[in-house]
Amino acid sequence: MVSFSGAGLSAESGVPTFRDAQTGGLWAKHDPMRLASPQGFAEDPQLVSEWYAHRRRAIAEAQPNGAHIALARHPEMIHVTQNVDDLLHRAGAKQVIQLHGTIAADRCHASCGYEEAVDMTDPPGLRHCPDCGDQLRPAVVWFGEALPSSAWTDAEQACRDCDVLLVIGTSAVVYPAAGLIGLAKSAGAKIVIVNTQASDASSLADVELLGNASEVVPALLEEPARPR
Ligand code: BV8
Ligand code: ZN
Repeated sequence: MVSFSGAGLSAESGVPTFRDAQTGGLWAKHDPMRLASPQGFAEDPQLVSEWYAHRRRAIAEAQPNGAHIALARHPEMIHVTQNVDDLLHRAGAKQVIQLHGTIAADRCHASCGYEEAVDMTDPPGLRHCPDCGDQLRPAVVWFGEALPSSAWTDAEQACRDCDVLLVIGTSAVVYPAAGLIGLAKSAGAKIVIVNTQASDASSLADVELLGNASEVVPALLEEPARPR
């Protein structure tokens, strides 16, 4: 079994998803599609830097929920995630593939290869790459940027090989990530969806379980109590 997750996996931990990051006061007037793009960063690097600092502090405050913990209890499972938070890692998950990078680090915008972890409780502001002098930016994949090739290759392989793809908390609208669900299906996997509502992946589901991830995922994955 392989898990494929989106922002709904972390929603109950209080990590704002793209949409509710907008309803949450201060940032409501900004478009996340613009902020999470090279164009947005070029236009106003300070604003983008403040948006990530806000999200980093929120993630530092958040705790892994029951779904992260249940997934982490299966070290044999590969966890493909669109999420940039570190909650699966903090829950102890071993095999995590982050298709859209990580908010827990900054990297060189000129792709010289420089990358450094950031203190999410006290996030840094704008600064320059010590190796090449270009700007540092969050080590996430912005809209219009290519996904990390090694993560993509590993995720494709995992989704091709799995018997069951457990799709958790994603609206399945962002590509090429969402394409992995169809790829798993065409390779013969059963598709089990956990979401609070229908999504673009619903038509591919063999089983669709509507409910909160922190309740449904543990119920699905916990070993049934052995009959005495
Ligand atoms: C690329 C990191 C090419 C940044 C993110 C037109 C048509 C089709 C595609 C495109 C198009 N125009 C452009 C594109 C491509 C574009 C794309 O797909 N756009 C979409 C929006 C149309 N994709 C890209 O740009 C990708 N790159 O294509 O590059 C290329 C190739 C070669 C060389 C150069 C370039 C890059 C995409 C990555 C973008 N980065 N994140 C950051 O976070 O700061 S994506 C970001 O938004 C998240 O990672 C997430 O994946 C996505 C959606 O966010 P959310 O809405 O918050 O989350 P989600 O969708 O998962 O929805 C939440 C779900 O959870 C819901 O279903 C809800 O019901 C459910 N839920 C809520 N609570 C719970 C729950 N479920 C269970 N329990 C609960 N409690
Ligand atoms: Zn550099």
